[in-house]
Amino acid sequence: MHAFTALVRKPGLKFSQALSEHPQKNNIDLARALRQHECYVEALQEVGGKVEHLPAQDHLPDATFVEDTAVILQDKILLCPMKAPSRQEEAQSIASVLKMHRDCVTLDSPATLDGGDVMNTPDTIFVGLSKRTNLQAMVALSKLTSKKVVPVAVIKGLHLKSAATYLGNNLIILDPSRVDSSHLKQFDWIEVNENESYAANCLALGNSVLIPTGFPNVREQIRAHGLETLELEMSEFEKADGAVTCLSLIIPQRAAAGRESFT
Ligand code: CIR
Repeated sequence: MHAFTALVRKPGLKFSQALSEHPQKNNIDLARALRQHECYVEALQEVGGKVEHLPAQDHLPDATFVEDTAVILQDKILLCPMKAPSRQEEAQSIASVLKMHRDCVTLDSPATLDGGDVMNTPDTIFVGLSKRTNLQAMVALSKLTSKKVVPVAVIKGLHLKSAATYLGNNLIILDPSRVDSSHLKQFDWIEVNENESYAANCLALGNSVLIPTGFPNVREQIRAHGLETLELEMSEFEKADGAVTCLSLIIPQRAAAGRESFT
């Protein structure tokens, strides 16, 4: 029995045209991205996941970043009304697959939401107010869940989870210079500095944490909390402003009643 299903989509032919503010955005190497994606899939399998491959969408440059298309709630899935015009087709293209896992709902305009702005924890869902996600979305999301929903201002970078991710057991990893951390004080923190900011996006799956390579100090801090780490080359996704969580949608198995994804 797999602990979770991970939906993934390999980068399509137009991946090098992904939206990005990264200085290296014009040097995206698709062949390398595809190899890095394969390693990502292997890591998901290694930590007990069942991987479901969505068909590549060659005309949608950002479609590999499936996390942004939906939010997995306990009893339903929210299809995200994404703000970026070039990404709006992505949620529709994944909807038929998601409907096989849970009932799906969406939000009405003017709400805009990217899944990368939603950090789910056992009692509270934190919603980044960012370039992509607005207060209307946060309010609408709060009506779909019994959990507390709390806004967090994103000061720098694309999404909330570009700067903060939940690792389980009341632990978060974050770069406090990039988000308003005043609502995150109840957690234990692994704090990364500005040079290590990219490593604040990690994907915790049970006792294992997928992290980008190149951050030995962060890796050791995560291990000091009793967690195992798997390091992944992420260079081509980083150039497209994407990170580890962005490449999958994690759906816990239904059999594990009450279990949730905390990505
Ligand atoms: C974008 O700008 O939408 C993509 N190039 C990157 C999305 C990264 N997704 C994420 O952080 N969840």
